[in-house]
Amino acid sequence: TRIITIGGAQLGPIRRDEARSAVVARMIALMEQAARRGVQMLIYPELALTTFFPRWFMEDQAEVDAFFETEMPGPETQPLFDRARELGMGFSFGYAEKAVYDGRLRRFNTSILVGPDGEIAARYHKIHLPGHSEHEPWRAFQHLEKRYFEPGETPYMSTELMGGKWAMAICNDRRWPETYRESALRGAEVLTLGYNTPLHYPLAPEHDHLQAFHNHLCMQAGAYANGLWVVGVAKAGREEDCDLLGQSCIIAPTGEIVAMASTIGDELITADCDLDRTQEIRDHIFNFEKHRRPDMYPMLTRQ
Ligand code: CDT
Repeated sequence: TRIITIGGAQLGPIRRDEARSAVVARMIALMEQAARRGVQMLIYPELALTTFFPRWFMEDQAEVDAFFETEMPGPETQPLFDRARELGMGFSFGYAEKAVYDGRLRRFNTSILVGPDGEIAARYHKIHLPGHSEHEPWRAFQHLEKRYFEPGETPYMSTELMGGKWAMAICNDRRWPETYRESALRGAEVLTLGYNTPLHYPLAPEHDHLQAFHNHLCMQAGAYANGLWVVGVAKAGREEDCDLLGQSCIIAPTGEIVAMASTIGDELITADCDLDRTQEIRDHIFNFEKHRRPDMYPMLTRQ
């Protein structure tokens, strides 16, 4: 067995005017609680440092950029890295990243994986950006990820850290089966997934009552069909008049939920995850080498 204790640090709502330092203090409080429970790797949500700002249309780029980080760690996030290093804990969280890539300033919805030494081991840019790019005033709130971010251009990856293989995905990525399959084919054993999911979906409000069901449906199916541990962590609760789904969970490679949040506030969930349990699935029902037929799925890779 290769047991690693993993924590999901669900965050409750973050106010639009809440200072980064206040959010980081909340994150550190959860980290200290996690340390007391023996957590070795702690996963925070998507865009963990701020409110979910794509819900507002902003014409002034400076106003948008106030939600972005230009350095990681920066002055406000350094205390989180320092505390994690003192505790010897790995962690992962999402943030809005503004940085130079390919010689130009670019903006991504980013997640990082940090080792217990406080060093960034991997960085992921959200691939499936949902929502729209123009102001749509008819909506109760906007979802302007397509306006404020560029889509990631680097495929899902698997990073070796703390004796395991980790992949990251972000929120809407969890609804796409390809996310799990690509990560698993690259050898990942744990997939981290932070999310901000409004309970109201303006394009199909008749599905609003299914948000919690769809959330677990896609992550449990992805875990099982690929023999992965999945750690889904919400930013939850009523954030600036928008209700966000909670139900953060840790899912075993069998598809079973082994830990789940029961509030919509700051809450820690933990599970002792045996990474060798991935083989229960991958050696048998989903033995890719033995049973998978990629030559029979040509449409999957057609552009
Ligand atoms: N953050 C994020 O990707 N949220 C989407 C909301 C639905 S699409 C507007 C999600 O897939 O949960």
